[in-house]
Amino acid sequence: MLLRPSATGFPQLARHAAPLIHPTLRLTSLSRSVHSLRSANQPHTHRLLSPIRALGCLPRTPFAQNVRWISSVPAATNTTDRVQQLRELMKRPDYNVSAFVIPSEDAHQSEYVAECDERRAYISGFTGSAGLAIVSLDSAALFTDGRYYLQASQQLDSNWTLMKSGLPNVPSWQEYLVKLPIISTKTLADANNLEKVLAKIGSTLVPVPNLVDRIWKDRPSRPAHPLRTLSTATTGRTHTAKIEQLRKDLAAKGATGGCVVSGLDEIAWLFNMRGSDVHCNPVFFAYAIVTQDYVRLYLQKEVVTDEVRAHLGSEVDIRPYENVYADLKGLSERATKENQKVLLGTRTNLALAVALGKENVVEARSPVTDAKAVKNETELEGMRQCHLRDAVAVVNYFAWLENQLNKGTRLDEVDAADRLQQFRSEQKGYVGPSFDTISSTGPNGAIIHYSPQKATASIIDPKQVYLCDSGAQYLDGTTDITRTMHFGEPTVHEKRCFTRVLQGHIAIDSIIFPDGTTGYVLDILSRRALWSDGLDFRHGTGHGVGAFLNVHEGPHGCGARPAYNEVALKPGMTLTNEPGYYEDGKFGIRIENVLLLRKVETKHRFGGKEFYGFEHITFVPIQTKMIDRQLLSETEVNWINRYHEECLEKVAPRLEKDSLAYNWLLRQTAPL
Ligand SMILES: [Mn+2]
Repeated sequence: MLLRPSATGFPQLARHAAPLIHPTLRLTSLSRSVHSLRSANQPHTHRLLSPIRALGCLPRTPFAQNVRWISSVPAATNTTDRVQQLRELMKRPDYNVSAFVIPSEDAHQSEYVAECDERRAYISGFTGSAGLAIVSLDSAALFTDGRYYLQASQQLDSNWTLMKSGLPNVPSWQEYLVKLPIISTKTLADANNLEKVLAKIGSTLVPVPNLVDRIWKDRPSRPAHPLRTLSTATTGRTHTAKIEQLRKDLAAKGATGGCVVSGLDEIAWLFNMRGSDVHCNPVFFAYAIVTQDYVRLYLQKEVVTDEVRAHLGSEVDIRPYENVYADLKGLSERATKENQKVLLGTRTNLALAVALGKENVVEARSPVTDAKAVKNETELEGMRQCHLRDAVAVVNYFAWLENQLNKGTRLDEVDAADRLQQFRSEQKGYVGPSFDTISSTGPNGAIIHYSPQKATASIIDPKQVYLCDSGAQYLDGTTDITRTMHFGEPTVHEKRCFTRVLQGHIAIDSIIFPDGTTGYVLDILSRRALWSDGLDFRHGTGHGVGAFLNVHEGPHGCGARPAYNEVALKPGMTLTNEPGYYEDGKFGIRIENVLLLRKVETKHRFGGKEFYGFEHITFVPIQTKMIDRQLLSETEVNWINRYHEECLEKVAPRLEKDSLAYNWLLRQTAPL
């Protein structure tokens, strides 16, 4: 499963917003009226105290429950009434805004959001995972990246202009806003940056509540599903030990006043609990405040059970979810009185910063995110084990699929994805999918984040390339794998493209690098072979993967986003290796394994540095039928043969001898 685009798309978001905060702010041009500015400033600040109102956002999943993603021919939503109602609100004297920004994320900066937080999809009709909408009094623009140009052009109606981020002459959303020239934004860092630009044109930012919520009819309620408590046998570390470490990290960063944790996966990791409030992400709605003398966890009342209380123990003070903003007042007063700073993670929402008082805040990458990214031995072993079981399911799936297609069975992309999920559900510890399966035949494979819907899914054509990107949540880890297969005869061009992608995959898998190296530096390895043929792909090479947590996990990653150059790769981290190539209207190719970072022994150690390498933990054959042997070096051929030996050694003993899957595995792992 891919993360965000690399070289293209939202460069500003990558640089500034990644570390940010949340709510929707508005900018009122001074040229309008100083009076309205002043009157707007004060009365609206308190509205930020509501986290829900304070956002502007949207989704990765569509807002209708029965619509789970993109279709091959997604219908445009008629947004005329919605956009009109929003403009009416914007014009009201108490708001008086000329432009309103609706980003994708929720108050916790989640990548995946609950339906009640899918504001950008609601207002625009565009359901892709990445994008940002701007509605002004006379225009509406939707910014998205290369993965979504096609989908957005199909889903937006005539009220909207599609802004293809990453293409030449397409302004960033900030540039677009500044020219409007009245603005709003979504995060604190955005706000800080925009304020500087706006000052030059005599404008300023003013926070307002989330106006989309006010026009959203039948908005779903916030989910509050039961929590699962995890033992140390699964997590490798008690929540008490994690909190003690966090206190040390905070002290080291000068955050003597403590910190507010708002990332849902950070909270799930810190307290060793999991939920199911967000599609595919085992998280639950919560905030936490950790200081040197107390720990407060803010939970929706429905989820607080005796089991949860017993798990958390007497040191964790459980409080109502809604109360966090009110409690920040006390934290703020103490920080002011005792001259302390409270750490807010760079991905915290802006409303939290405003509630605390910006003067009391030290903004830094969350120490919880950093600690979570480096897995302990228990978590690493869990990741290995769940990937072996996952490989059994995926091998069973491809064996079944090939057999069905050979028999001439008509299967659509959804039938296939459902069968894959069924194979996974037979595996021990299976919880659910880690993202919506991308099961795509032929041209659908070129829609990078395609995921089929039953009504519009294509029949899998054995004469075309089939791409399947899928993953699961297990109690001991999270998986993410992509394989590209052809069930007939691939063309010379398809084979050449596949082989170039494979060479990039091998280059990443094989690299040994010194301590301090970032994923930004390694990214070129996955593109070198493609570049030699004048080819490329519009997404990053890899992302961190949670341990029974979100399939996309930071702070590190591999790609051309500047943020990836800020975090060095460390032993214990996870990283996907997923180069690809996509030809619009024809096919898509991607080969993805999950890697663990490990220390390696080298002959020398230049500069006294440690050297690191990768251990792949995904063991499903890479289709040799798609390989153009002539393009490969002997080293690359050896890599493939060795990889297939590993697949056979590790997976075959888990399959019934002479079964369909066993025989498929034997055939697919035959040496090149
Ligand atoms: Mn992935």
